[in-house]
Amino acid sequence: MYRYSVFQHDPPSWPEPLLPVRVRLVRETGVPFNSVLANLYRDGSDCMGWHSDDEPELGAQPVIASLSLGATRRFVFRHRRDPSRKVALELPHGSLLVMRGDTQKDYRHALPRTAKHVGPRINLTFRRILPTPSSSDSGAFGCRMFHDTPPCTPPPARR
Ligand SMILES: O=C(O)CCC(=O)C(=O)O
Ligand SMILES: [Mn+2]
Repeated sequence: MYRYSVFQHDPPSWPEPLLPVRVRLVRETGVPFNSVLANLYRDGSDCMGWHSDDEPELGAQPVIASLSLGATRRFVFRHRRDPSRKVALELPHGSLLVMRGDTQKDYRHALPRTAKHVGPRINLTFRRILPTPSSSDSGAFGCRMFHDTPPCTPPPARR
């Protein structure tokens, strides 16, 4: 069970088209991903603010596999203690960004708004939520649409 946006609900099961994607990512990374979040960016005004994917249930050094579909968007990292350390990447259709090690501990990341005319983009971030005695390991699918969130805010905390 996790809280997402203003709703608390049982996570829906995995959409069928994502199952082979998960199988391939597990094979290629060796990480048994059990959760995915889908973000839809309708155009360049939809964006995501600075954050780290460092929720406790992801563990100390989470591996996050981020698959981009649709419009190319710029993705930026900034070091938490030394903001002059920045990295910017263009994430085209079909690209896979794998964040691992201390990336979430040391860096924040964001997907800035752009004035360019860009089409829709879907981003899928595959994560591994560590099993606890009270949660099953059946996996979760979450979905974020930006029309009901303030612009460029970090993603809402999951519980
Ligand atoms: O859309 C992206 O590339 C980033 C998404 C992201 O950082 C997240 O869902 O935590
Ligand atoms: Mn993130």
